[in-house]
Amino acid sequence: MVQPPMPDVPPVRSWINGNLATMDGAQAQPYGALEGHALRVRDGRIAALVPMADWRPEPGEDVVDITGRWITPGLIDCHTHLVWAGDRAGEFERRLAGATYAEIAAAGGGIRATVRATRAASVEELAARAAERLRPLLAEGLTTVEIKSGYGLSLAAELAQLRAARRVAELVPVRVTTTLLAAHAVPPEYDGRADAYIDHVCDAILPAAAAEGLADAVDVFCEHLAFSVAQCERVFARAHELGLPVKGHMEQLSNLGGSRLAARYGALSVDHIEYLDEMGIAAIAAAGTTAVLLPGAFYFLRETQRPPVEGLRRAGVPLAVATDLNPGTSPFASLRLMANMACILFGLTVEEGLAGVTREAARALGMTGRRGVLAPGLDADLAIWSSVPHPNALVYEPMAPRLWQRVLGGEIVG
Ligand code: DI6
Ligand code: FE
Repeated sequence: MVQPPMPDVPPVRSWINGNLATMDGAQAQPYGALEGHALRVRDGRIAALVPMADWRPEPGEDVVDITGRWITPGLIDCHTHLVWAGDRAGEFERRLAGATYAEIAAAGGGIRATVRATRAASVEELAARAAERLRPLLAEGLTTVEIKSGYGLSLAAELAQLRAARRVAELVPVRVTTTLLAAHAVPPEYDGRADAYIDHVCDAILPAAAAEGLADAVDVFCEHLAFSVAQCERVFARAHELGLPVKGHMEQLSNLGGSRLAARYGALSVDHIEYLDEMGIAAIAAAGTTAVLLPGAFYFLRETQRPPVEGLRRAGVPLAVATDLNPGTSPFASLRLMANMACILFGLTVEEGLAGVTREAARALGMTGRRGVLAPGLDADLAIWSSVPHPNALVYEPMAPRLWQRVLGGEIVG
């Protein structure tokens, strides 16, 4: 097969006559807006944001005139379960006919159904399907995606899922960060022996994933139908020993106090948190942990308990928004739709919604200072929009204002 030539990335390039929604809190305007600016990129990083009146081309510089278009940071999805095989549309029909998520899980459906299909698929197959699923997100300006395992639940299958996640970045132009979620559900081999499975996670799966550099972080599902706070703590302690940051699916369906545990381990994020209480808020605020809101799962499960957004704001907890893209509880491949839903369902402002899928999503991945805002020194990951009068339109009308150009490390990739 003839390979296409490698794209030619000039060392210096400016996008001129732009409006920049920097999303940088250091800027005075809402959305960190800088209108009438050029954005200069050098060697894959943002080099400068220059008012057009002061901008002069450098010798040999490549120039793209974007004639008043808006640039935002590339979108970041900080919570997905993108790698899976199989299909759960029938389960959706059963739920609509009255079965609950927990009943379906207890009958061997739910996560376990996806585990059976995922174990049977090859790494290449899993990666190809995941890359395909990512397309709508790329088309709306995504540049970084977090991908979790958790549908393998054995040493071999968890590592295969992580390898597939890494492989996605070779199939499509996107940055991937991986999370080991071996403590997602008790696999059938360990039925009724959750503690023995946690032993296996701590003794075998975690060290193997760490040794191969396959996991950038470690996640758990802390819930009655998954793992207890004590079991999650064992996973976090092992992750700490191995030098891996932790995060958790916490207080999604009930309040077990998983967020306080996460705070004690300096977690990057606690995710879902519909049932988070005041003590949990105080703990994560003190720990500098980001709250990740997942309105897709809330909507799809017809939850009624809303995350305590007002209390989180008061405590100064950063709010990220993500898709939770998965076959069971959030089959939605649109981060902009999630930002819109976070506004409508959870009461975020539009600016908080957009910050949630850029700056705060970067924070949730421990990437503050590297990605998520437009500022000198950060990765030149950009989304440039066609005919958007104002960045609020990206959240207001999630399907309509189109991406004009996607830029990854200074390279035009879409
Ligand atoms: N919480 C969720 O909403 C997903 N995982 C989790 O820990 C559900 C995953 C699935 O049903 O396949
Ligand atoms: Fe999730």
